[in-house]
Amino acid sequence: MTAKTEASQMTANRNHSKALQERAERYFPGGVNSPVRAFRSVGGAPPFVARAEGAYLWDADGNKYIDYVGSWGPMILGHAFPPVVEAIERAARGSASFGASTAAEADLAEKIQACYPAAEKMRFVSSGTEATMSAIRLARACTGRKIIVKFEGCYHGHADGLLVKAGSGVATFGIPGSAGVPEEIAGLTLALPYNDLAVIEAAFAAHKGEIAAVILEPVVGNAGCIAPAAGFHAGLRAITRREGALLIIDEVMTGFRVALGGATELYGLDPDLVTLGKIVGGGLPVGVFGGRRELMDQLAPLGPVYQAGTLSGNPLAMAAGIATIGYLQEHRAEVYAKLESSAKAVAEGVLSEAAKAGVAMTLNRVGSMWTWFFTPGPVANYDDAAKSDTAAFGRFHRAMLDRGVWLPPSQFEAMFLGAAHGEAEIRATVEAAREALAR
Ligand code: KE4
Repeated sequence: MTAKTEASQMTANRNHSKALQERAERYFPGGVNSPVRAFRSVGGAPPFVARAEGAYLWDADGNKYIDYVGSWGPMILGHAFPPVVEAIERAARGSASFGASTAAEADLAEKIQACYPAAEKMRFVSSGTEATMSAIRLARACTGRKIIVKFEGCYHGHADGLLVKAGSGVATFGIPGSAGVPEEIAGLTLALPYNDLAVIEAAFAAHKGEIAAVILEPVVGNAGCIAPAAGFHAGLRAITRREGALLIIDEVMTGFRVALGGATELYGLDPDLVTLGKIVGGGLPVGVFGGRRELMDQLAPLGPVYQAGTLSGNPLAMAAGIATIGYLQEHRAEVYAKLESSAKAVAEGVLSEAAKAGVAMTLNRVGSMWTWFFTPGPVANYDDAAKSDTAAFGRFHRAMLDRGVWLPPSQFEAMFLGAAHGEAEIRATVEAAREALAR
């Protein structure tokens, strides 16, 4: 069968997923436990995943896909990576959770600190949202100030004060902020354009002595991928230090992704606090916030800042994180070289197909995270990204899915690949794009 007839055959074969979606809608709003999974911004019914291995997903109807979501980042070594699976199985035999301290927490902390020296002390939580929410509370306590600065298009999880012109799901739905967030809370957050130091200077001048912290994605992933402009990080660090505000680098997505030490290593950043998630848990729920000792020691039980979590430092999640970060540390050169060459080949291969097809496409890529924006570009901030033709992206997404390539279901997300993606997957992806982009 040609790819097209095979594709149409695939579309017909998603009936079981459709039935599962109908059942799921009886229990969950939109049938999902996280909005972007509903495929609302790309259209079509979301396939239900039955299992995954290496670079591949299989849906409930047995259709096979090359995966470029990777659980939104965590699966950097590929799905069901044997050392990670075995570590989880071994830990599970000793029970899943105790609500007490275990050696595994410090075992993982040692690995994290080797990659992130800025995390002189840290605390585990169960999601990126918890990590950023806790880091902000700590920053407000340590500075005695209330205002937080974030950047439009950056998403830091769904804590009330951060759903102010956030990116990711909110941007995808075009909702500025979120219902249910009181204006008293949103009013304590300034959402500024990314890559614009002049606006940041103006914000600090307007709120002299009132800004507790600036939080940012060091490489934006939640407006689609947007790289920091030259001098942006250095300028932001200088302003925050001069103004006595803390700099919180949110590496939930970029951590261990763009380098073993994340964007902090890649750009030589100097955060006061750093947040991590996704890869650090190897696919299990782990968030981390860490930073300078004198800041972190303000947390209970040592200090006055309360923060807690039943499953913080969960033994199974620690085991998955230790196996994942341990493998990345041991095979650093080989893994990151492969991630770079594979991501470059597939990202530029599809861009080249778009050019041949006369489709306006802008590629933004940092290491093995990237976005194909359906716009002539450039894309240097959220406003630029918002000019993208989201309908064209939706058509591309559906056409690629029907050809066995699973892209993130939103123009305003980053794509990821893992160490299991190889030449065969890259060739198949570029070929699928050639067909999907043909007029
Ligand atoms: P979680 O609470 O979803 O674990 O992490 C929130 C978060 C914090 N910071 C950054 C930079 C993030 O990218 C995220 C979560 N990312 C989205 C994907 N863009 C999660 C996917 C989803 O919402 O379903």
